[in-house]
Amino acid sequence: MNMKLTRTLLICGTILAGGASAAFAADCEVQLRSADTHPDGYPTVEAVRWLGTQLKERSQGRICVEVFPASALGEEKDAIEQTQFGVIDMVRASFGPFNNLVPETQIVSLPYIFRSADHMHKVMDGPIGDQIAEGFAKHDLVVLGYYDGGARSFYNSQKPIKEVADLKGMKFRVMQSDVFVDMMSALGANATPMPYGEVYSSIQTGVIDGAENNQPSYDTSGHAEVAKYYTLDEHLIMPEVLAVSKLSWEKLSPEDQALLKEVGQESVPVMRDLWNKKVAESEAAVVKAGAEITRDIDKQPFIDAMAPVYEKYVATPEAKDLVAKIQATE
Ligand code: GTR
Repeated sequence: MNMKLTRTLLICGTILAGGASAAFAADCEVQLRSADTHPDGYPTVEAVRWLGTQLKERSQGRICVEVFPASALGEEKDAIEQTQFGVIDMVRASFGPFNNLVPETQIVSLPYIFRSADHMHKVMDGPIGDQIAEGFAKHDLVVLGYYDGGARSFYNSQKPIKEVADLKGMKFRVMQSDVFVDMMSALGANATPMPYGEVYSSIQTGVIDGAENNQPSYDTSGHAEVAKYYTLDEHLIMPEVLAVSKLSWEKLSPEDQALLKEVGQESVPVMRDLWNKKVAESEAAVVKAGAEITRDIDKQPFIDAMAPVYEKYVATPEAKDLVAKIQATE
C-alpha cells in the first residue's frame, strides 16, 4: 500500500471513528458512508441522499446512509481504493478512474463511443451494463446503478478551440486513466493526469492550460473562473457508477441487499432528472461567470482523430464485438 493511501486511510479512520458517526441517527443498526467528489447540491450527491432517505424509511429506520461530499474522504481514486478495502462503504465516481483497474470500463469510456446520453443509458441499463458490473465485482465492488456524467468538453485559459489543430501542444488535465492520456496524444496535445481537486490551482498557476469536463463540473468546481474558453466538442459521454464495497455488502442480510439494490436502481432516474436540470442551470451560470462557449464546431475531425485510440483499445475480437453491439443499440 502506498504512503498516500495509508495516510488517507488513517485520516478517514479518524473521521469515521469520531465526528461523522455522530451525524447518524443513534437507532441506525447499519451505517453506510458514501463518498463523492462533488459538493452539496450536485445531482450525484443529492441522488445518493435521496437513496438514503428511501433506505431509512423502507428499512424502518435500521439502515442509514451518510454522504460525504466534496472529496471529504479523499480524492476519487483514493476513495475507490478505500471502498474496495471496506474503509468506505459506498462510492459514486466517474468510470474514468476505474479504467486502469476494471478493464471492462474502458470501451464505454472511449471518446465518441455513444451518440447521445440516451444511447448511453440504453447500453448501460441493458446486458452490457450487467457484464460491466461483473468486472466491478472482480474488484470487490457491487454496482447499484449507473449515473449520468453528461458530455465532457475541453476548456482552457488561453484561446477558443475551434478545430483539432488548435489543441496542438497544449497541456490538459485528464482523469487518471491511460485511455485519456492516449486520447490527448491522438489530438496532438499533452495530457497531465491528476486528481480533480488539483485542477483549479494548476490552471491558475499555468501548470496546465486547461482540462475537460461536463458543464455542471466546469461550473461547480469554479474552473470557469480560471479557464474561460469552453468548446462543446463533447468528446466523452461516459457513465458514472454508484458502487458498494463487497465487504459492506456481505454484512447485509439478503433482504437488505435486495432493498439496497432496489433503492440504488430507483435513484438512477432521480439522478438523471436532477442532472438535466443542473446542466441547464450550469450553462447559464458559467456564462454569467464570464465563460465564452464555442458551440458550432465540426465534430467529425475530432472523431476521425480518435482512430489510434480505437486501434489500441478495440484490438481483440471480443472488444470489436462489444463496440459493434454498442453501435447497434438503438
Ligand atoms: C466529473 C465526475 C467526477 C470526477 C470529475 C473529474 O464529471 O462526475 O466523478 O471524475 O469529473 O474529472 O475528476
